Amino acid sequence: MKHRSDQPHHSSAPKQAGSPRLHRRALLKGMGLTALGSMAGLGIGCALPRIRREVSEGELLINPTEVSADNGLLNVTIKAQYGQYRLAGKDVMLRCYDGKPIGNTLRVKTGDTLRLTLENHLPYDPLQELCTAVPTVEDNTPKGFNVTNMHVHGVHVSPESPSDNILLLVGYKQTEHYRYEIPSDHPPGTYFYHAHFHGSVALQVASGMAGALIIEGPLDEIPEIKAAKEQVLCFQTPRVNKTGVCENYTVLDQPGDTLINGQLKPVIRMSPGEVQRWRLVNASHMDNMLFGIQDQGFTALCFDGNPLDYSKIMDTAVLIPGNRADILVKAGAEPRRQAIYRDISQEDSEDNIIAWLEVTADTAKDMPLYSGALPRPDGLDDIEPEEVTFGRRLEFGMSGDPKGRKYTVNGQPFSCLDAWQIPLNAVEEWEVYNHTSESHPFHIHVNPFQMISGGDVEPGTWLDTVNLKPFERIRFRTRFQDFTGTFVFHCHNLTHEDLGMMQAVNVYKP
Ligand SMILES: [Cu+2]
Repeated sequence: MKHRSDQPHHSSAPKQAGSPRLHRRALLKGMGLTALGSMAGLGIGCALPRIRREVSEGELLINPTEVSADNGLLNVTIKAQYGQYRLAGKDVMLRCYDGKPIGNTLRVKTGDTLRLTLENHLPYDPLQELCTAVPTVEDNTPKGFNVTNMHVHGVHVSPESPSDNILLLVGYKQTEHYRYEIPSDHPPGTYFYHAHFHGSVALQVASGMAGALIIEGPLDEIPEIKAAKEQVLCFQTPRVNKTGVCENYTVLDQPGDTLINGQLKPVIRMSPGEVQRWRLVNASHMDNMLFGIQDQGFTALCFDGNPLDYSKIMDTAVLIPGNRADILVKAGAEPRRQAIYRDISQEDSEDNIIAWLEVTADTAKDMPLYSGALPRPDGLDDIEPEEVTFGRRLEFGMSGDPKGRKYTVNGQPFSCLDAWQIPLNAVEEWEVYNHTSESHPFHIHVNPFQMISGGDVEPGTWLDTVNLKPFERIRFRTRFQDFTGTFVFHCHNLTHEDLGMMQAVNVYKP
């Protein structure tokens, strides 16, 4: 994410992975067809009018149901199951949490305990007889669509059971009791949780097995921020076949709509002069976004849950899969409707609109928009070169036959057997090179990193997910602090992850 207010929208915005798709969508639009029409089977003209009528565009944005911690504890049970509902005007049957297109929003404070019980109500999957965890001999093919587990994305907690262990397998009728102790100095902001069984991550997350996780802290006590009404916007790109199901990875690669909390082009209503806090989550399995609002800037507070040193006025926010942003939006003085784009560099494309901001004719509020310093959590002090104990160079790449290609880290697809060993309290500088012609969102569990260069990000920004453009080289520094255990870094284009672009690291006590 980068401060781009000094740049015109149309000039140098980075080309996103979705650009060819958008181009195709623009062509479809020129032919009088919508992308939804294309999903339902292009060329079957008779199907289009019916589908278009069913599209429930223009409803008010509905925030996901929220459950909050009480007295320092949030106890929540989440059922992984099939859900049958209408999504963007289509009857679908998809894997999801609690029968809904997006999981409940979980809200805790720094220092709280989150006890999350995951029940697997999906059908029996024979894979669970073969292994009780991610297989040690890994073929890196899509599999295990009905086994699952849980990951709290971006949260600084132990990677070991009962905490954020993503090497677990939760099978048919099995229940896993997770317990996450949120540190009292945890960066307060927007996080999310999602399924993370290697082999079915993309299919399950794309289908809807994800939800927002909010951690409140000192930042939330700033009066102007506290006064702002919150809106949770989870961006998703569910993909279904003609019968409304998603049962293979071919379906996942199709172009299609970006939904927000399961809604197509919802309307966010604001009074003139009102300030709202929007919590943006890119929960898409693969689509990059360059978020922006027509004729309107916003104030960034946090990226990936990490508060900035100072609030920052921006026009656009890079949101690759796995990224979050906390922003303040102040409505204009006059009633009007403004488009919200998934890629504001393609403002001219109507298919690119994912929501509307509607400034009403209500009495003006003229709320103050916060501008100034933000409380910095302890763990986010700048990492200076002299603090670094080890440097690593790594490469995201591909190997094998183009048809049966594997996505790799340092030439090897994922294997549970070769975790890199890192001593606790190591401070490392990593240089990550993308040796492919595709974008790869780099994401690491447990510890955030501070950017030095690359990734379309201002140096110094703390993130847990950053984009690697084709053949780009990025650098960041990170502290392996507080927690020992095995966790992973991987590409957050989740189909790439399932195909091998993941590496385990084991942090040990020296
Ligand atoms: Cu990738």
